[in-house]
Amino acid sequence: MPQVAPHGEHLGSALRRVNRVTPPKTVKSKHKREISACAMKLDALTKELAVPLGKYVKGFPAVDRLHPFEAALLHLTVGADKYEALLSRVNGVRKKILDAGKANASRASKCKSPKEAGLVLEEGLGVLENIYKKEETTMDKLLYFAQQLRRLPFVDPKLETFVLAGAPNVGKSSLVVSLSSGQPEVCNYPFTTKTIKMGHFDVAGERYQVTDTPGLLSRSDEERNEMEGLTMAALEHLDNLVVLFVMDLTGECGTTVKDQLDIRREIMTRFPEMKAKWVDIFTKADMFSIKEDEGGAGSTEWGG
Ligand SMILES: Nc1nc2c(ncn2[C@@H]2O[C@H](COP(=O)(O)OP(=O)(O)OP(=O)(O)O)[C@@H](O)[C@H]2O)c(=O)[nH]1
Ligand SMILES: [Mg+2]
Repeated sequence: MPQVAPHGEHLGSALRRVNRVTPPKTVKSKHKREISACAMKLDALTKELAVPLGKYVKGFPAVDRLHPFEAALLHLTVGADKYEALLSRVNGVRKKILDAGKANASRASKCKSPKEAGLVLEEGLGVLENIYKKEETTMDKLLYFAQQLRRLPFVDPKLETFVLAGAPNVGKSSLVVSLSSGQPEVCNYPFTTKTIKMGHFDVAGERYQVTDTPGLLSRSDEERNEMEGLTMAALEHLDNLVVLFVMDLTGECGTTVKDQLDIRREIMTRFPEMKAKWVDIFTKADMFSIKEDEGGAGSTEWGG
């Protein structure tokens, strides 16, 4: 993923470099040297502006080259259509700069006098600057998209992935913290986890991925928020999955046990192939205390 220079910084540094262009010493005639310096300056600004744009267009991954999970995340975070449209706009700006820059550099090199070439230089630099200046919003968006894409989890499709799923606030992140290298935030409110992040753990020399997910509520896809969409994308598109379905039976998490069971049933029905690799986990057992003197095993009360 290429580093995107902020719009103003890029233009500023490009213009400073143009000022440093010196006329070629090999050309003996002072007159011709000055004319050729004008053309060189136009070439320099063209390159300074267009080359990084070309690197962005090539360096940002094409949607059809992404893993389906990454494509789904891209769609949910920045919108795949918007992403493709933006890259195509950046490419359009690059071409516009190349065309205008080349045309003006060629005009400058054909001038009969340094004064005439100077005027073409001034005009040409102005044209290039204007094309780029108008694209401040485009470049700001590109910078934002780059930041978003960098935050997407790196998924190794060859590794088995343990996905922690369940209602919000049931203790998924707490488990990820104790089981793996992942360091998600743990808080006593729903939707603390807002993104998908990968952690790793090793058992007997084998490496595994583990991912925390945002909580799911018992509701239809239309009603679900973007964070729940990320969890569904992980379940739908990651290969080689083991589902660790986390439930809080204390009723403290904010989702009733019935709703948690409904979510569990929904995932199992939607992804029946996952039944074979499914582990139910019950958290917050420490809040459960068994009163042996009042009915023995099976008689329970919620502890504090
Ligand atoms: N008593 C007790 N509290 C726990 C246990 N596991 C988690 N908690 C608490 O439950 C709250 C929620 O924990 P998280 O790990 O953030 O839950 P989550 O499922 O990741 O929540 P979201 O990211 O919002 O979906 C926090 O206050 C944790 O400290 C447990 O085993 N016992
Ligand atoms: Mg969490």
